[in-house]
This record gives sequence, structure tokens and C-alpha cells, in this order.
Amino acid sequence: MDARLLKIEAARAALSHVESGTVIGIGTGSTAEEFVRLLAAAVADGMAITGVPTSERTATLCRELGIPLTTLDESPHLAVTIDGADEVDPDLALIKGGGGALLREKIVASASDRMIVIADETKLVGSLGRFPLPIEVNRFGLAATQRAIAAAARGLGLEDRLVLRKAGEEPFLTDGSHYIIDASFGLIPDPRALSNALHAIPGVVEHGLFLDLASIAIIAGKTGIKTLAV
Ligand code: ABF
Repeated sequence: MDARLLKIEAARAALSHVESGTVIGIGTGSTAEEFVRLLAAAVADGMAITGVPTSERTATLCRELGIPLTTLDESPHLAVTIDGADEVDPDLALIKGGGGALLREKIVASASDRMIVIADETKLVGSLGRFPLPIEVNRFGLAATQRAIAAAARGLGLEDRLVLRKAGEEPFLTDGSHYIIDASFGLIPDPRALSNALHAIPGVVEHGLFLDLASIAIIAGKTGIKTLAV
């Protein structure tokens, strides 16, 4: 079964966790896009849903497909957020941010009673870190922030290969006008220690380790759907 069909299957299963009459967070990425398309069909069939998008890209897609939108300022408490991930470990710790939307994704997920991750089986890992960790950083003092991230990595016995994400020849800018550093730390045995070390660096706005946020992961594989819960 090809990857897109797996994403659609995971997205379809997530729809059953969404109740009509609620406000939900809507993630970014190709799997989340499949969920948006299925949600739009359910809204067209009469499901009363209002969405809080996690990126301008997702907001545009929702508007094009007729999904009513609101903001966290109008609805600061969400029933559930449905979003993708780059890696999911057995404790449902995630690496996210491949889509460049990690800050708004983490803000929206944190404002939700539940976060449900939808992914194909290639995202399941035994230990996080094969996928470079996206770190959203302030543009001011970039070199000093990079130096501090590398020092924090070495202090935790991790590799410290940092790459500034580009969009063509220019640095990639997030919806919040920040830069993203993709950090290849190698396997991350203690995600919480790394999260704490990164949060201690003033130039770090947020990072793509999502800890204690996802309560359910819906994983679509060749043998069917697997639902992990913590
Ligand atoms: C977004 O979707 C990102 O945080 C995450 O990196 C990405 C996963 O994308 P895809 O579903 O396209 O694999 O949530």
C-alpha cells in the first residue's frame, strides 16, 4: 500500500475521535492534509466543526475546502488536536517540525485536552533522533545560539551537526518570522534532558521534541491500523 493511502487510513481513523460541535486543532504536513480533506467532507455532510490551524498553509487549505476557522484567542481551550509527526517513540514522545510549523503546533497541542498523532508506520522508532531535530530560533544572535546548542549537545554526549534550514538560497522563515536549525544529534536517549537544555538557551524559541503532549497515536501500516495510547 503506498504511503499516501496509509496517511489517508490514519487520517480516517482519527476522524472518529472528533465530535461534532467542538473546536479542534488542525496540524500541518501531508498526513494532516489528508485529515483536512476528510474533515471537509464531514463538514459538508453536516458535521459542526471549527478548526484552529497550526500554519498559514493549513489555514489556506481549510478555507479553500470550507472548514470554518477560529483562533486560540477566541477559543483558548480545544477538545483535541489532530497532527502529524516526523518520529513517534513507544512513549509517544515525538519529533515534529519537519513542516516548519512546530511552534504553533506545540502551542495548539498544549491548549488541547488531547493530541492525536496520525502517521504511517515509517514514523515509528524505538528511540528518537534519526530525524534531525528542528529547533526554532530567534534571528538575533544566530551564531551565538548555534554555539550554545552545540555546547549543550556535547554536554549530553550527543552529536552536534547543525544546519540552518534554507528556502532556496535564503534562510527559511517560519510563520513567526524565526529561523529553523535542523540538528542531527544522533539517537536521543533522554529527550527530556535535551528539551530542558534547549529551553535554557535564550535564543531558542521552541524545539520539535513534543513530550507529554500526545495521548494517542494512530499508525497506519501494511497490516492495518495500530492505535497506541499512553
Ligand atoms: C507536521 O507534519 C510537522 O510537525 C511534522 O514534522 C510533519 C509530518 O509531516 P508528514 O505528515 O508530511 O510526514 O506536523
